[in-house]
Amino acid sequence: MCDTCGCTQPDDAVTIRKAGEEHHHHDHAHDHDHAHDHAHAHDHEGRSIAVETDILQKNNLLAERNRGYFLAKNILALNLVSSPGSGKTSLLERTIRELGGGLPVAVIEGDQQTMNDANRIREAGAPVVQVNTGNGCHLDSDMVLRAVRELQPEENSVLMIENVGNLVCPSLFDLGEARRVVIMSVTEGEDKPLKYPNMFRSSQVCVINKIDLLPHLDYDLEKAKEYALQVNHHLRFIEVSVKSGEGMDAWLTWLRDEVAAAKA
Ligand SMILES: Nc1nc2c(ncn2[C@@H]2O[C@H](COP(=O)(O)OP(=O)(O)OP(=O)(O)O)[C@@H](O)[C@H]2O)c(=O)[nH]1
Ligand SMILES: [Mg+2]
Repeated sequence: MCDTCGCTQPDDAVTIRKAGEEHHHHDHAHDHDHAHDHAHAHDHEGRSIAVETDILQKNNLLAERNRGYFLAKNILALNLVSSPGSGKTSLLERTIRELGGGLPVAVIEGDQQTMNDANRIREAGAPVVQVNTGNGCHLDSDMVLRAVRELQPEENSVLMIENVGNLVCPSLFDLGEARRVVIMSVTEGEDKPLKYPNMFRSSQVCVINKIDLLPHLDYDLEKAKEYALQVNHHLRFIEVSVKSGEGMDAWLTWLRDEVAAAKA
């Protein structure tokens, strides 16, 4: 997996910063560990699977630490995953605006480069930290831990973690979230769940976005859901158009229900 796609890189290539702050800092605390991983990755043939397992195990341990922290502070953490451009940031912007502060929301933005998404979220009115992963194609639980330290989300709030747009690698990395939400836009074709089953299998909710475009496309909504259910028959669907606002009430109801359930 990531050993081949090149995203297991030293942490000093990752930057974490708040929107609106010019400075950014590198956290070198974990350089040694990753240097160690790389040594093994290039040690001799046949080691790569062991290294992957090691990286994923380390990630899972830290994810549990994050989960404990979120539980203790009553923070509902959601991991938003999708291919690039399905509308994750748009959904967050509209969610923040429609909630209007009624439910505190903080955001961690993951992208390889730029502060664009963090700036959009800040404009929408929520505290936000941007993680730039450099060559990395996913967030991991250590990046989330470091971003949370910077963000300091308040107790009894929702933490939205927008992952790097990618339907493959993010599926392998538990961030300590309570729920994983996969966003699929109707412009992507119906068969994405079959082509990228891990992402749909590891998610609990599937938001189908851009339904305002359905009249212009051949997209078969029922077929898309059928394919998604083939890989995960527990998956729940919420159809929305972030642009027109259709379906936003169902999404916000789901979100409020999750907050209530987490409290209970
Ligand atoms: N027609 C239509 N366009 C939408 C909708 N939601 C988002 N878009 C558009 O889709 C494009 C991508 O939206 P983003 O919110 O940036 O997508 P993203 O998933 O955050 O993208 P990355 O962070 O790059 O992965 C933008 O041009 C949005 O305006 C929708 O419901 N309908
Ligand atoms: Mg985005």
